[in-house]
Amino acid sequence: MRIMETIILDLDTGIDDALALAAALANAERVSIAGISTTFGNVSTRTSVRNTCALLHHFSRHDIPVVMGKEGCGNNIYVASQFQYCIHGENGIGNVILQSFNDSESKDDIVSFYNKILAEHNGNVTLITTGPLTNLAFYMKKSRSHLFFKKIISMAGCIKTKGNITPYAEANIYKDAEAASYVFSHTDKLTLLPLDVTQTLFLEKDESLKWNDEIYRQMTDYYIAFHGGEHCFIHDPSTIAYLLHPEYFMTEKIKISVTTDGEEKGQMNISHDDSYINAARSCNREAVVKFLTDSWMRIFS
Ligand SMILES: [Ca+2]
Repeated sequence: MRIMETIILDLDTGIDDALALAAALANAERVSIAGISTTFGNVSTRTSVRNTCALLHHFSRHDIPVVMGKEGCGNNIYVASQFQYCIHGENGIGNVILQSFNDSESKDDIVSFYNKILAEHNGNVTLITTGPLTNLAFYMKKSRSHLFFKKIISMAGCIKTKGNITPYAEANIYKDAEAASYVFSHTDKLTLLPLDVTQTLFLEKDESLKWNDEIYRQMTDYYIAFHGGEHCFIHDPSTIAYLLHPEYFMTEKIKISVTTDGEEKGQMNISHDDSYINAARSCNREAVVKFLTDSWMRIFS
């Protein structure tokens, strides 16, 4: 019998986060989403709450609680840049208008939200992050619970590949380099899916054109247009592929320190001594893309 994976998603809900959510929901017989926390990056944390609740409404999944996470680094409230608007649209979901709905919003703070879910499942919970690691670092510093996530899977970083926000840094690391630095040196539960892997994974426009879900087709069209019109990267959804099919990925244990300021802010410096982060270095591209496109075809048909 296959094991049911209980997960919390930590999303900065732009278009590829929305595609990751759909991939998780499409595999409901193997994945149970216990909750979603929201962060900033593609959009502000507040917009991420709105988009996440609206998408859950779209799927009639008001049973999944959504919590508002940290709104920026320290006391600074993050505001999405013009560049982010170009990638994900002004509302983060390709300017597609979705009915807003906030019945799913939890009034908990992030620490109580995670602790409650961890206690309900006796720690048997995987955290999946597709934005900056701010909420996780905050939780690790503040929680007094003896329970912790069984696994953490994060789309973040670049190892040999050039960054996507500066030549040195991938956006999720850059936007809270201190959080990434803290997480990388305080847990051995984390598997990282860096740009080196996610930039080898493409969703072709021909594939998304087959979907019957108008909302997702329009959203994905917007994202594909930004990427040049033929296909888009599958960054965030790769986390769901790793959750259910880790055998499709080749990983290596490494130690990562993060440059936290200056021109090279967000750069990951890799060594192999005391290595405890599991980083994907390559994957079976065909198998990963097939798993995800089959998942989307199921949920969008
Ligand atoms: Ca994201």
